[in-house]
Amino acid sequence: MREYNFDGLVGPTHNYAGLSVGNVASQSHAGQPANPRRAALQGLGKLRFVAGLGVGQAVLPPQDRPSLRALRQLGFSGSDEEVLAKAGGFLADGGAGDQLLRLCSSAAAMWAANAATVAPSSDTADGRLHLVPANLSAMFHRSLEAETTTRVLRSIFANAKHFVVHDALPAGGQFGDEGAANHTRLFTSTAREAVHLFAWGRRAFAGPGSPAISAPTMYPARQTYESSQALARLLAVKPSAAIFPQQHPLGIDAGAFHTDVLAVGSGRVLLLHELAFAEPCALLAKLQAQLGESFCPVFASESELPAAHAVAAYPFNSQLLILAEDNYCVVAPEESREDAYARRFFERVVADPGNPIQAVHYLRLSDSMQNGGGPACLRQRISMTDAERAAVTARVFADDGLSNELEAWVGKHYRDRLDANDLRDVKLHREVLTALDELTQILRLGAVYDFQTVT
Ligand code: SUG
Repeated sequence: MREYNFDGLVGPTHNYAGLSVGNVASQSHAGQPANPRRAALQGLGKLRFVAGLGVGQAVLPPQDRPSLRALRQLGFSGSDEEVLAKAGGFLADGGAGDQLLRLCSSAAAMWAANAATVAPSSDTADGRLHLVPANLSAMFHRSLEAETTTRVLRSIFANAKHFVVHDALPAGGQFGDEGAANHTRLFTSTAREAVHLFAWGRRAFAGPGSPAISAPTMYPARQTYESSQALARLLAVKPSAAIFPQQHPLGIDAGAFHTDVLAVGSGRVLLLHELAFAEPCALLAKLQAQLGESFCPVFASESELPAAHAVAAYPFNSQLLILAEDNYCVVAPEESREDAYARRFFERVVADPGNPIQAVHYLRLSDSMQNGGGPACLRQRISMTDAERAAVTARVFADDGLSNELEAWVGKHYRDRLDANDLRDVKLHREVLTALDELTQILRLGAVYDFQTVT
């Protein structure tokens, strides 16, 4: 079994629209001009770096934005030009301005951790690799992703002998699902089975057993307990292997809108902040009991690393990569080097012989970070056997040839400056369709976009 990091390619409409309440970076960069080309190249730079460490790398494509389909569903009619012009100049009673256009133009599918939740074939009842696309129903702009994500995953993981791509959970407030951003798989060489943490922020249905610590008060909890339970059922992991920890409400209120803002785990290591989970001591005791002595939690207290710094510098939104049983490394955002608390935390972790983390590599991903997406948001981890990998016919696994081609493709099609006014420009829309059509040929994906499939 080998882990492949499927990185979301940054889309050509990457922009700062301030769409995500509870995501501090998204809110604070709203309205700034963006540089989609640099953002996409930074992402590909990360892909090259991680592949250079010997870790499996693959890519997921961006989505077609602005979504003309969504705008038409919202009642804007006419030619593409007319739909964009109307949505871009739309003034509702409260003065919504071009808000609908901005909502339908986000490149947020780049944060591939939110694309789906995945269980490898070793952990599932039928011995196949299961994927559940995330409905992302908590945020309108992200809820538009599920349909195309499902098509893309069904194109890549098409072989039914090895793979099952489920439908996303039905939408609605009770079943908000944010994908692998709230999911962690841990395993040790001595444990009977891998353990899956399905974290959640609130309960949809009150009732007996509701925890004493209830829900955040300032910011939305995007994932429900009920969604996490449904994921465990769909992924067909054994009940004994599934744990359902609650995200700490104070963590969410500090800006940890997903679990992966304050925790990251892989193999036998779990890095976590004091405010990641509601009851960290009970959780760690349970994990130790299930995973055995070699399980290695690395805990940051609020006094060592205040949550405000963890949210600003994203040290937990790092990739934790297993190079060997005793050689793990961290790929962290440059902001974590610049922040004294986060840097000192990592220095302490690397110096401590009690854990297998040997190095921290800092990468600059500022354009993604400014919308609240660090290295961990940008990838979906999928562990596969050689036979499973061989069953994927799409050209998504990264090698130098594909990386070179993707960089050239970005250079050819992406703008280096984009602001809200550009979203109305039908030329931008056409550039995006041309670019994505070419990309599906490069990646051999077949028809996955509305403009390729809807007549
Ligand atoms: O859903 N930002 C994304 C960031 C997702 C990060 N992913 C993980 N933590 N796994 C979100 O809030 C901002 C878009 C804007 O404001 O333009 C945005 O959607």
